[in-house]
Amino acid sequence: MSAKVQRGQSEESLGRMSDESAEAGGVTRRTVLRLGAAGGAGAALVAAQGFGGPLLSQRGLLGADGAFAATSAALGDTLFYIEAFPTSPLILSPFSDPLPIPKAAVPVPKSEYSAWAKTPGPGPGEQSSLGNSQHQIWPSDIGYPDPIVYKFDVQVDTHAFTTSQVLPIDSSGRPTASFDVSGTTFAAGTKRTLPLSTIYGFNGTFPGPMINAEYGKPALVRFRNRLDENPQNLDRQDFGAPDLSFLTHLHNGHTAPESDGNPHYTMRYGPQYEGYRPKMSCDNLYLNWPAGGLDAEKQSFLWFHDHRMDHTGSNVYKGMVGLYPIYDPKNGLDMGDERRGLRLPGVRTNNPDGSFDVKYDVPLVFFDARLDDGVTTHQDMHDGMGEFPAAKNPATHPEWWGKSFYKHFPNHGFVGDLFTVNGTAYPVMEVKRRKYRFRFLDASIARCYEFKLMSSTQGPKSSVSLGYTGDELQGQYRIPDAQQCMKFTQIANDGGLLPFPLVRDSFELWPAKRREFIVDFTKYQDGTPTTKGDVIYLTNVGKMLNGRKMDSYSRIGLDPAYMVPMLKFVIGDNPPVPDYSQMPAPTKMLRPLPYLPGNWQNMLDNRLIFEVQRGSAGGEMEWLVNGKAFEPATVATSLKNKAGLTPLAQQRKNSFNLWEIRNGGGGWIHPFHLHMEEHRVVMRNGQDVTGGVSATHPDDTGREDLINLDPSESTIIYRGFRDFVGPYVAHCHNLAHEDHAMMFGWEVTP
Ligand SMILES: [Cu+2]
Repeated sequence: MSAKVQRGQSEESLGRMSDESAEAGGVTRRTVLRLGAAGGAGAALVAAQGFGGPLLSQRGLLGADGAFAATSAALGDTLFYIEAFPTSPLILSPFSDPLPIPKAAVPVPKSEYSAWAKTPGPGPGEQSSLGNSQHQIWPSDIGYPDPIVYKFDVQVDTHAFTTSQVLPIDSSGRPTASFDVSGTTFAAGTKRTLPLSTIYGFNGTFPGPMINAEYGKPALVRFRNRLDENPQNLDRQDFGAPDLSFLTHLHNGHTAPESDGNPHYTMRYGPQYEGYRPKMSCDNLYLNWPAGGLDAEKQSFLWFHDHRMDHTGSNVYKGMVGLYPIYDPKNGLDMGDERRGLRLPGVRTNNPDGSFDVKYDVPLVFFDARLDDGVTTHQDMHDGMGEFPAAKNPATHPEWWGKSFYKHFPNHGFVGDLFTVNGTAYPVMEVKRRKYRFRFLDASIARCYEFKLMSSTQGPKSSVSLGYTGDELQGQYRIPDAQQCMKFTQIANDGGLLPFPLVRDSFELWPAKRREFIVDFTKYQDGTPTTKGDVIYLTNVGKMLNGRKMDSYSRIGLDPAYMVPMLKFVIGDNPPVPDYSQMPAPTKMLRPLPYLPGNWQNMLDNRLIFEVQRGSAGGEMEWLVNGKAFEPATVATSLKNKAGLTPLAQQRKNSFNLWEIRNGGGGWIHPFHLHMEEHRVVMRNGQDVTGGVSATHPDDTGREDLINLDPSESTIIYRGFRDFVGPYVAHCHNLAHEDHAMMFGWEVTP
């Protein structure tokens, strides 16, 4: 191992990691990255062997030394070619399961957590069960009350995507054979009930719990790893971190590094490992304190998800997703009570346990999956690294028929063909004749969506019945005669309330993005009142056949035949009490933007520059930032800026700067995420966008934690680095890209 690798890391922790590798019976993926740091050929060799040497050599892709002899493009295409995906069985009764609407998580009473063997607290060693980490800021340090305490166990459990019967089909849409765990084969045409999928979830559910948070009231979550327990003796299949470790990131809380799920932190402090392993616990402290203590920095909808280095995609796909709407009680502005403040839709009930629920304020989590067809070979380069020896891959797994399917290294990112909302495929929701607030979250690995509200006289038809095959079957249903019937009023994006609402016909949702909307179910866009029993479909019109980028969407031109219904709204009764909410006019100020210095252009020459690009080494280092794979022991270095400097990605606490994030490739999009503070896009492709609405990215006007980078785009963002010190990360939120090294470390220094 090279000296470079060991920088900032103790011999002891490295030694422990190699022991673990030996225990796991294979080379860890982190080791592969290490070899990469020592020399590209070494990494390529390991990657090639893991991937299947004979196959590569048959294809003329292995040199005499066993390293890849191919260009990255040929290699990438080979990987893509080899990675076949199953076709999910067709759901026969869509829009019959109700949309699950989460209830607020229940806090742990003080009487209970005071009796824990290790109580949450501000002292040295009290941040995790490892006893070597401390909360940087305890609520009392900022004049806040003690945190509300939650306990979420990370558990093995089951999940049903549908209760409907399904018809097994092949990629041509023809009925095909199916299987079960006992080895039975069912003839083509046999309708089946789906087996339950095994998940790793917060409290064993998908989506996991929802914390309704409030500014000024900190929350502390004790995450405990119980993934080693398997009381139902469930088959764990071949994805999810093989060592059963996890790491939780509250995306994008203004959170100290020890509670933020940063792999950059985690590898160096606390667990000194990629995540928290079984029987370990950590207390993530979410202060619910806006950056700088400023109202203008308040957010409105966060989510928490796994961030375990190298396996974030598979852990998230396996269920580690939770929700975190955050309300602002100051002057009643946005406190979940539509009679006060901005009068956004919401009827609040305070629960005796200290939590509260808000009716008519509904999170919608979008997640695409694939279900095993029993005949697709499970094979990717990681199978050669001993990650799941019991699966004996490459192999088919008829015993897993109908359960969720995932492979770690889909070269272009993973897209599913079964679309779910709040964990249910094609659900239905009965709505009152009133206004609703919907909080949209894309929790998918790589899929982007574009949503419209549409009506139809003929209703949905299965894509199979319309003659589609192959990738065009994705989404399973279409509405050939759909017409837009309502508009969305956007009130927030990932950074919180927008300065002003935006009225939109449709909007895109990229991975990890949040966008919030008011929908008025009393009337259509032409003013006609709705009537009881009317049906409106939330429809995906953005087609994305693989993880590269969308194939058709409004900005480049829609495929008029691609209208996939995802959620059916049925108009119900008038509400039992009046709707006191108000639809904000386009001129209504929701939340003013934070201060931007008038002379921000003066900072351009000294900006930090990060370019994201597909690498030439392939394998574990497929996706790079500034030509480098993620290295948790170091901070990244900027490309040379106009001032001729290449600064380290270090910022003084309470400073501000411009960072340029650039997509160096023309073939892919990247949803690029920066931890810890919201930013504001000030330039896109060389154009100053501070003055108004950007044509390509309309809500660039607000604060964000994700930059949507179209192919070859460049953005310059302005952001602060306030309140905390220590290591953080920034990374692509196409989780296949993140897990294959498109991430960099940066830090805030005292
Ligand atoms: Cu990416």
